[in-house]
Order: sequence, then C-alpha cells, then structure tokens
Amino acid sequence: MNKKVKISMIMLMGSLFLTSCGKKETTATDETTEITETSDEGMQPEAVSNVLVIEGNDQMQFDKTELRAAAGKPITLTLKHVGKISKEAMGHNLVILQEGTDEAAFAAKAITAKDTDYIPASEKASIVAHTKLLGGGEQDTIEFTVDKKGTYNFLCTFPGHVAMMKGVLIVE
Ligand SMILES: [Cu+2]
Repeated sequence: MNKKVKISMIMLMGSLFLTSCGKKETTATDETTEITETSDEGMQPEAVSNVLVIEGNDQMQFDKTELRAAAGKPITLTLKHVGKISKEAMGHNLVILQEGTDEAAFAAKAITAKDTDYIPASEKASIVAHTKLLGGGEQDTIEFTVDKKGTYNFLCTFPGHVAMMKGVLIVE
C-alpha cells in the first residue's frame, strides 16, 4: 500500500517535472527562434551597393555582420543607433580598419581614448574610415573610397562592445 502511494507520488512528480520542463523548453525554443532569425538576417549576403546602411541597437548588436561595396567608388555609409539609451551608456560607432590591423590591440587602445569618443589618435593609420559615436536615436553618414579590393574588419570601439559588435566590409 505504502509502496503504491510512493510510486504514484513519484509518477505525479515526474509528470509535473515534465510539464514544467515542457514549458521551459517552449520558452527556450522561442528565444532560439528569435536569435536564429536575427543571425539569418545577418548572414544574408548583401548585394554590392556603395550606399550602405547599418543599425546598432540597445542590445549591443549591429544588424549586419557583412557589408559589400565596390572598390574605387565613393561609399556612403550610414550608421543608425535605433535604440534609446544614451551614448554615455550604450554608445555606438563604426570603425573600419585597414587590412592586417590587430583588432584586439586596436580595441584595447580605443577604450583608453574616451576624450576622442574612443577613436585613438595614435592609431589613425589603421583606420580606413569611422563614424561619430552615437546615442539612441542618432545617426551619422560618412563618405569614403576604398581603392584596394579586400576584406576590412569593422567594429564598434565603445568599451566592451567589440565582443558583440563587429563584422567585415568586403570591397570587390
Ligand atoms: Cu557599440
């Protein structure tokens, strides 16, 4: 008798456990789906256009990890901060580096350059082009030309952001 009660208790607990697990799984799946959708967008190859638009948000993300442009023609790049947080707390810029630049070393120098909005004056030679540092709701458009075909890394130099906010500009 006691044994039976115990067994049914275990079974009941087991099914409760399964139920709560099932709920958690659903939530996790939703999150996964969202993340997948976002990264799918990022993975879509961009058509070659010299008018580039990229967004940064309050979740410390660029909406694209790859930009493509044609060499030898002016490139117009607009960075939009589509979030709401101030530039002091969630500032974004976009800095395109010369090929062969050590990105980690550059980012480490950049975080010490608060007075110049995290653009290190000593590293100017490593920079192809960069936008201003933006807060939520702001945007900046820059124009530059890249003559040499290649793959150029870009990043946001706000402290801590490079881990999440980086990508490549492919010039072809
Ligand atoms: Cu940023």
